[in-house]
Amino acid sequence: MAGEENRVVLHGTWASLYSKRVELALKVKGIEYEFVEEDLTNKSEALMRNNPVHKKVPVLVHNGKPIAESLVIIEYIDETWKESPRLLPQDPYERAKVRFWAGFLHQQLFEAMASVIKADGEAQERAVREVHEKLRMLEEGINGSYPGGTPFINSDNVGLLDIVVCSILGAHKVQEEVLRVKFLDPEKYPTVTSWVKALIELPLVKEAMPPHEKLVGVFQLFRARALESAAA
Ligand SMILES: N[C@@H](CCC(=O)N[C@@H](CS)C(=O)NCC(=O)O)C(=O)O
Repeated sequence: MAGEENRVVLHGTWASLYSKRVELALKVKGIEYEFVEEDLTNKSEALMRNNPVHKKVPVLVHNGKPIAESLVIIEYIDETWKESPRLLPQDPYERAKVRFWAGFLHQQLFEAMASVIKADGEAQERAVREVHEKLRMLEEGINGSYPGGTPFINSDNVGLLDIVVCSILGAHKVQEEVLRVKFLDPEKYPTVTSWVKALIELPLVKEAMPPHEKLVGVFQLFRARALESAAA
């Protein structure tokens, strides 16, 4: 599917878990693409031109047409390359459930986890409690929505919801190490924990995820900067 008539370029950064979502989607679909590593401290002219509203990665450029926002990009990929494994279910109700839980993970769980990175002391303890509240909702919600098992365990291929789970919880060991907290507890969240474990063991995911130590370094830097600006 490569070639000038079907050129796919992904602007991202190796450490961006949002970019990882799109990389994973392209890999699951078997689409060839060119990766442009962006320097977010000195954004390229192409990134600013292709995502003038948010000026963020990831941006996918398909035959010169830019698409921004990771979840929008993944749906575009799925609708454009219809012949390869589908990332969203074809049944409208199943698709609505996937979109609902992907939105919950993207907006609520991720936001709560980001607050832990930016806080210290009591504020951090409050933020950790908020993460656990969201994890509890996810565990109960997924058990209710997928009584026979999680979406990935139930089907042959990785889909949109699995990709979002990977991007948010796939690097939980990195976050737990840097923040010295425990997010994924198999006793409290057995379904979510086994889902994440199954996903991170997949060769495709192992290959795509950045090395643990490298991500620890980036998270430490990110946390130090966030704490500095909160104190200023
Ligand atoms: N909602 C966006 C978030 C993308 C995002 O936050 N990207 C970060 C990197 S992880 C970025 O480009 N930050 C640059 C900036 O904020 O200037 C998505 O889902 O794609």
